[in-house]
Amino acid sequence: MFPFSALPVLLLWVVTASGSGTTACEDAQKTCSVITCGIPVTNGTPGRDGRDGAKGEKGEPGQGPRGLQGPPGKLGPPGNTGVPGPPGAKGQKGDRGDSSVAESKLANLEQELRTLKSELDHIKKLKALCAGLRAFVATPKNAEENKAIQNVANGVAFLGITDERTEGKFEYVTGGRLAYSNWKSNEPNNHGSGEDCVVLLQDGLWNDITCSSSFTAVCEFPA
Ligand code: MFB
Ligand code: CA
Repeated sequence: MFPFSALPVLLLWVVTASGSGTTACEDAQKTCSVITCGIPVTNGTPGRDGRDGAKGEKGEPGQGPRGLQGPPGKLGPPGNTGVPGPPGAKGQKGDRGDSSVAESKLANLEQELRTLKSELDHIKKLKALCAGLRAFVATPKNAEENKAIQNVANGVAFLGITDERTEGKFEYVTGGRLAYSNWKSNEPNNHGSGEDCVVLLQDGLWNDITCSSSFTAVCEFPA
């Protein structure tokens, strides 16, 4: 009896040795899948498909009729902004604007101009009045001079002081900024449509008034 573990090898040997022995070979094939006996066998079952081969070279264009046009492609990305177009046609003439506001403002400005001109003329007349006497409109530079002018005027009188050039900045009509003032309380207030001249009141206090007002003027002669 052969040892069982040697059977497959032995079997191989046995079959090979008796090569022409068909029965033994057929029996052997039933139990052994790797033996070729040199006798005709039927084809085995087809093997599995192999893996795809490498991509082939591009073929020559086909000979048959050209294929139908395919469907439109996907929408492409937006194009760049185009260059500005030519200027448009001139628009129609606009409606006539509401000129009432502009007309009202113009009227106010014209009135203010007339007032300023009048005040300037008055200052010029005052200056001319004293200039004709080789003097200038009195301007107190201290309390003592203020008192002296008050006694001469004996009532309300113009002083040679104005803020005609820059509103709120009172100067001597002969030039230069004020060195002394004696304003009444709450004055100067540029009351109403504007007050650019200054009067010495009965009590010696000052008030700004419109230059077109009518008051006496005190001329001061150089010392
Ligand atoms: C105002 C004065 C103004 C006029 C007005 C009649 O004072 O600032 O210059 O004299 O009175 C309330
Ligand atoms: Ca005033």
